[in-house]
Amino acid sequence: MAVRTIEVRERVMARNDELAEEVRRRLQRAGVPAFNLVSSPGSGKTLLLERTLERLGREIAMAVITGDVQTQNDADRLARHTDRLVQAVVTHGACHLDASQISRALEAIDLHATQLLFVENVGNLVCPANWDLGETAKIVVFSVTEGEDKPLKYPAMFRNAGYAVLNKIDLLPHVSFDLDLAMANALAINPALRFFKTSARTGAGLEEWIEFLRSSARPPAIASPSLIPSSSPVPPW
Ligand SMILES: Nc1nc2c(ncn2[C@@H]2O[C@H](COP(=O)(O)OP(=O)(O)OP(=O)(O)O)[C@@H](O)[C@H]2O)c(=O)[nH]1
Ligand SMILES: [Mg+2]
Repeated sequence: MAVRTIEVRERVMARNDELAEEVRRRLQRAGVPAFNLVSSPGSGKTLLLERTLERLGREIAMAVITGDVQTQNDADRLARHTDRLVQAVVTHGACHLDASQISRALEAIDLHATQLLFVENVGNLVCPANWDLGETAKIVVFSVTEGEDKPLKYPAMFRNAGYAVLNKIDLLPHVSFDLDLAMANALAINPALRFFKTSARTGAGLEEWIEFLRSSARPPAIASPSLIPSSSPVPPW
């Protein structure tokens, strides 16, 4: 019985990986980078995305898919900051998003009119670590109230992430949290991690985050020559 359970799980993971590859190819064809935000519950993923939409929403066409075990609260919060559709996925108990949910959510997103895609995963530092969604990179959000040892206790999440956002730095004067030790612990698991230090609450440190997103986003589509009015100035090339 136990052996059979493992086989089923492996098959489910293998199917997920196939679907994730399809999602990845679809995003690559459209040239749209996708960032999968993962963290323990309450680290600040949604508030960081709210700030991001506020600051970059007029400049860069961003789409968001949010995953929650129950409620579409996060999607509602984010929808207040953008005219674009925010795709809510309610997992009804599952502790992570999977690639089939992303694939379905993408049906409602016009990728040709999108320069950057965010996925806010279910708040959980364990389950989402090994589920490939076809993203360009996982970004682990890690707040200063969680303890410096979290990268050591939950290594898969930090190993599989390309970036780490150390959030809630406004609380540093009030909590005992050694930022250097937390970063050293994360680097011991994944020496290639790139860090951002932010307060989604006060806005501190957001410039570097925003600049990173600006440089990652697909450039805006260039209008086809037939759409350029004949009165337009002749380009210099
Ligand atoms: N002081 C402070 N509070 C923050 C910061 N970022 C988020 N919060 C607060 O932390 C709480 C959780 O923030 P959310 O953005 O909902 O966190 P989340 O990671 O999206 O949570 P889940 O989706 O439930 O996993 C809220 O009360 C936020 O206002 C921050 O940088 N500083
Ligand atoms: Mg959230």
